[in-house]
Amino acid sequence: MANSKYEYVKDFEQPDPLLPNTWIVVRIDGRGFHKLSDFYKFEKPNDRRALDLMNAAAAEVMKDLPDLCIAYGVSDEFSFVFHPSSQLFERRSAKLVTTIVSTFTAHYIYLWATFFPSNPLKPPFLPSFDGRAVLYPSTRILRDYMSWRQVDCHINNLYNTTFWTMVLQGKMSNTEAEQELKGTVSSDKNEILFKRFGINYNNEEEIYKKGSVLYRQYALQEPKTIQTSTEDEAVVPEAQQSKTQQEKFKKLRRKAQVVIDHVDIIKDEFWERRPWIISGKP
Ligand code: DGT
Ligand code: MG
Ligand code: MG
Ligand code: MG
Ligand code: MG
Repeated sequence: MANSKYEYVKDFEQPDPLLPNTWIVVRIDGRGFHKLSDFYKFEKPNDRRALDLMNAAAAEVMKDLPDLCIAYGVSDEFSFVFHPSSQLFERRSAKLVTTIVSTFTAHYIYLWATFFPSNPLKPPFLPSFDGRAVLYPSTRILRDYMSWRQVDCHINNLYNTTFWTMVLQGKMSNTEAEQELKGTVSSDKNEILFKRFGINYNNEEEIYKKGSVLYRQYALQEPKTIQTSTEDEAVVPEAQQSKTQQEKFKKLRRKAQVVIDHVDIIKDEFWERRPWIISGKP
């Protein structure tokens, strides 16, 4: 087709490729979920249906995008991790972020009625999500990022569990509970829960304490203990892998089962037992 005199406008588009051979984390977060969770009467502090819905939507995103190697979710947020070898959309930032956000949102809305059969979605409280891409230049830093999110989950959950127990079971006002919790450390909150309400925080559900981690499990793969290196020379850029190898890996990833787990991802054990997450080699 002949160029039109309008073609020059294409030059205004800015390229936005992300650095090669670097971990890409796309973190999405629910917009205005404080109000949304009130409107649909989410249970406090944790609504199991809401978390299961987040996880179900995230699993669909993982299935749709085989270049994702792991995802971690808590509250109204999810972090999706692309392997450093990924060449998806030539690593263009806006394409990666908008694809994740819209695919996730589409599934979240599609699946809503399954998890909330008696609370139909109603404008203006329609779920939407924002998203951003952050690069992590080493496996160590990627793991520290994941640990940061899981520690955040624990701190918030311990606070919220204590606060809502004081309010709902202890019949305190929100302000009274907030005042009493000001300046307390973890052990104080554990003690309030145990001494006053007979609740052992350790017995709370893992999904609330640890958040949710999604990854691929391969049919023939027994969890095995292999020392994985957190050094980065192990990561071969996809461009340097052979075409057939790339295709083979992609096919295996696509066929793999996506599992939803509620386990510690801070310690080495999780990663050592599932070396394919970091290596990218199923
Ligand atoms: P944002 O992200 O700046 O648009 O604002 P929000 O309101 O989404 O705030 P954010 O993301 O910092 O906090 C998440 C909110 O979602 C928080 O107010 C509690 C609410 N939320 C998330 N999961 C649950 C749940 O399981 N139960 C209840 N009751 N609330 C939840
Ligand atoms: Mg936010
Ligand atoms: Mg939010
Ligand atoms: Mg949030
Ligand atoms: Mg198009």
